[in-house]
Amino acid sequence: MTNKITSLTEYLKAYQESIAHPDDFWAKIATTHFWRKSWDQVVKWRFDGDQAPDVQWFVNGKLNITENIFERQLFMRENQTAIIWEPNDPKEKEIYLTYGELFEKVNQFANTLLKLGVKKGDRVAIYLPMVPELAISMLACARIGAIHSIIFAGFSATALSDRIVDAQAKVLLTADGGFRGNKTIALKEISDEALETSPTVEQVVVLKRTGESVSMKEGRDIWWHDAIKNVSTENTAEVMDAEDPLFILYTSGSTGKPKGVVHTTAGYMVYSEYTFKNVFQYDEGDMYWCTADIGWVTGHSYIIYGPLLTGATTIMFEGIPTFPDAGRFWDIVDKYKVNQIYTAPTAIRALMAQGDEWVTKHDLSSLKVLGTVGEPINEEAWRWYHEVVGKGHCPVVDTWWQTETGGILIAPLAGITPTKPTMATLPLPGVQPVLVDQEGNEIKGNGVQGILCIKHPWPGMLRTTWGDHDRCYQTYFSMYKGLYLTGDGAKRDEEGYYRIIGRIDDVINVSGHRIGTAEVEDAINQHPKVVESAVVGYPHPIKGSGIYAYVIAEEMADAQKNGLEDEIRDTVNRLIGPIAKPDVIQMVSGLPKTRSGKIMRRILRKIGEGDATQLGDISTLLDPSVVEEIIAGAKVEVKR
Ligand code: 7RM
Repeated sequence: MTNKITSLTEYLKAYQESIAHPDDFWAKIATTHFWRKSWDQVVKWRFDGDQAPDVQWFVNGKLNITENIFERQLFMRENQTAIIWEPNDPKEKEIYLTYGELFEKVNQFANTLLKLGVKKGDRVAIYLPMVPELAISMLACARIGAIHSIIFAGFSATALSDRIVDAQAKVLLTADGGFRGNKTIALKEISDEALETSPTVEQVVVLKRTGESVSMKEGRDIWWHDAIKNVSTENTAEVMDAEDPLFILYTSGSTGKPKGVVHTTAGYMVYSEYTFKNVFQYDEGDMYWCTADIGWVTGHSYIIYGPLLTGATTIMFEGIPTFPDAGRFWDIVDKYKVNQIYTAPTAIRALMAQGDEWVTKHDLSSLKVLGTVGEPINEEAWRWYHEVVGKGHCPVVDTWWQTETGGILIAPLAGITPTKPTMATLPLPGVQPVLVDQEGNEIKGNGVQGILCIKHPWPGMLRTTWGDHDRCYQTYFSMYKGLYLTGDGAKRDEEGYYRIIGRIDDVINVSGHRIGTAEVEDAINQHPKVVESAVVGYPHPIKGSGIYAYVIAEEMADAQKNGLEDEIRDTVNRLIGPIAKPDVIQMVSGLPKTRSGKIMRRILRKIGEGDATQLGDISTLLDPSVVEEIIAGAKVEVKR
């Protein structure tokens, strides 16, 4: 396979080259793509000045990303499976789409969008469940040069409307409803509510999925099956500039409305393909499964673009890990003989709590690589994944990256980079991480800790935030001159390996000691009766900050009776030291998580500080009711 690193020596050499001669390095990789016109210059960039970021890759190159998925490889892959779709309900039939079939469906929907009046540069909002049409429509947008903005089909009407309005989308693609476990989500009803406050949407295309009855608005709404009827399956791709936007994806921070992260065509294409094949060490014929939803960046880059550009077979799963039971993931691995699985610590921890039986009763011998992303993975979960799921012979690739980075930045190459529990290990070729102190001074050498920044552009990085370039500058480039601020804290160990310790606002300063929330959680989670925990700092009269731990135990009642709190303190004492012992422990039945599985520590911090009057944007929260429960049970008095 072209551009695939196959040994540690090769990785080290590639890394050196990518730092010494970034232009030559990326040019060599990009020549394997299909260009309508080659570039004049590999990269032009500025990270400093208030216009930052000013970054262009493959300047003046012309191409279409879908020609790189289809035309570039079709002669050899026409009959190879591109996407396997596994339904929510295992009794429903799966769908196999070959590259040839997918190409026809993409072309047909591309022509449908053109018929609806969508033009190059227009924004198309996509609010669909995990069905093949989601993949088809995003690629159809790319085919005609429309910018897709996918909104996860679990967001509320307000969140949907906010995103449509910000992007000024002209068309909305949705479904009657979506299946998730034993629930259905009334997507059309939610869309109708959102559209009351989304004036730019002229047309809505509605896919029939659940069959529930919905109201269709005359002149605005059209059924998917009617829209594609008699539409041609042949289409010539729009020629795009390397820097034309490919998609917008909204991401929320701790303040303000969500930001529309903008990714452009050529750099994102080159980077998602290169990182996919190298991190997962994809081999011709492998079955690859990323369990994420396409509504998140992980799904964009590592269900769709990276794998399809590589010519992989990628599995798309409509459901959830625990439906119909906690063995579903392993059922799927067994059913399709999955070789690489890519999931999140939150799913690993949840499945770990269900007991090993669910895993061990399946044949998982096809597995070669175990990927993780989204949060720091605690040591216990890492070991369980490695030993129980991978039987000790599959490398765990802990991949660190962000919506803004477009692709993985720090991760082992599976089977090549020696791994260590909880470590994202080494930067990928072309990635230049630095650790800085609060003032932005670079902290050199190994065995150090600091704020993680990146000092040179990589092709997959964000170019701007939609409609507000200054916000992009303010958020990522204004803090430290000439550096991209990731917002994460990290340690670099004696060997130069990186360990991500969480968002910088998640570092607690206890009596002058900097303690990462992830480290304390890691220790708490080692207690056999603990399912999951979240740790935050709160104002403490003596220590500056105290440690407040929210803990989910296997048995709540048991926790109170049997002195679990003391045992937890002992565990932390033993694993980290007395300095990290939680001052306050609150037993909870759930944690406030985003719909992508990240713990929203910001909310817990506010509660710990005793002030729940301004919780900020909670539109991405999976289950807002846990917040109420936690406030009610708080160990401090909470102002509401
Ligand atoms: C891909 C994704 C980004 C934030 C990031 C980190 C955290 C992601 C890891 C991780 C520790 C990891 N995009 N994060 N991966 N922390 N180890 N392997 O998750 O935009 O939704 O989130 O997620 O804090 O800044 S994202």
